Amino acid sequence: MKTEYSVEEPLNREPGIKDLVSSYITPNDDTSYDRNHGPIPHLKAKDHKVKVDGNVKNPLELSIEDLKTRFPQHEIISALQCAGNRRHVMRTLLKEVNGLDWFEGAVMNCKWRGPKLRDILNKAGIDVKSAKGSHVAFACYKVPVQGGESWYGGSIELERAMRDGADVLVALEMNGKPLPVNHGYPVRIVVPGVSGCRSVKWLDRITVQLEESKNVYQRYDYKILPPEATDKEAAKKYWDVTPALQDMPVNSVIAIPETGETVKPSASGTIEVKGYALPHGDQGPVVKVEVSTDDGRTWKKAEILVPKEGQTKWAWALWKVTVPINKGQKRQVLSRATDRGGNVQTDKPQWNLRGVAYNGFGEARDLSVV
Ligand SMILES: Nc1nc2c(c(=O)[nH]1)N[C@H]1C(S)=C(S)[C@@H](COP(=O)(O)O)O[C@H]1N2
Ligand SMILES: [Mo]
Repeated sequence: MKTEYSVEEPLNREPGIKDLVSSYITPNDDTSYDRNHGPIPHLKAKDHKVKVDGNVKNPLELSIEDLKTRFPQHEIISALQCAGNRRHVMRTLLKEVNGLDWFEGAVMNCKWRGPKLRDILNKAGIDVKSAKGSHVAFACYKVPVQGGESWYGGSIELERAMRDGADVLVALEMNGKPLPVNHGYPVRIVVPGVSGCRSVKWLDRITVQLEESKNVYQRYDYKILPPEATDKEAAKKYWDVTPALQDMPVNSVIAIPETGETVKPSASGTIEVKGYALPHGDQGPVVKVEVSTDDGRTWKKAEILVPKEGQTKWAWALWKVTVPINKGQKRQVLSRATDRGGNVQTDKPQWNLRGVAYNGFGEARDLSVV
């Protein structure tokens, strides 16, 4: 199916979870989720320029051709995940939250290619006394966003942008093809391990600055507010003092079976369980996934499927396991992931008003086992 991308209203959609986990590399079609705060601009690569300015010695204006030919090209496999992924689970299990009702498909695992942000910043020459507290801001001024702001933007720590191996890309390609229009053609940022909101699409400005992006999505959204921020009014005093979300937490999701399904175990009383798992920030790859069919009393280790592309620290892990399950109604299967850094998924994380970064155990609830 082909989605029509000339939309006035922001396009926000996710694939079915079974489709999503059917391939290690998420294809450039409807299997990859869409998250937009405004309409999707249709840009011409030959006219497009990315300005590099702010605290730099030599401001640059780069065409797509420049980005392709004047810098080494780098390719990574990285998951890109919306901070709101699994929000539905948080609102169902913990308490109502504000935000789009994402299920568990607001993530894609793709091959991204383009120059490294670091090489571009080195060419421009960073001009700050200390990287501490400084940020690199990304912006798209092409289309207004909801709520009246005329641009979309976000920023990451300058230190992260320059860190060896952080792999922040100014991506021109997704899975060996030019970026699709909906995913940011002709150029987007990809910040591996970080909430998708910083991976600005239709990028036209990179600014080295002494403070965070002033964009509303950096300052007044995409933060894990403390539980005392119980509603919009109460949240007001917390926005300025709560750090912007960057690293996403270790996570796992069960795709097969899905909540509410009727499942029929094999003659020996087992079912096959499959899903995906994600590491915390740059602490990947995921090294272990365990599954429980007795509400967390005992766990069985799942097999992590080794992709032909090789596992990378930024990628998701697909996994499967055969587990015994008792017959009955309202049965549940749980999953928990551990990454290379030793981060383990917890049972239930703390509630937050915007329902971001939910990483409670993966779960398939309300199963009828017949
Ligand atoms: N210009 C622009 N970039 C953007 C956004 C946007 O609305 N406008 N949404 C962000 C958010 S919140 C996410 S999760 C990712 C989604 O990327 P995708 O639509 O390619 O899946 O893009 C980010 N970059
Ligand atoms: Mo997002």
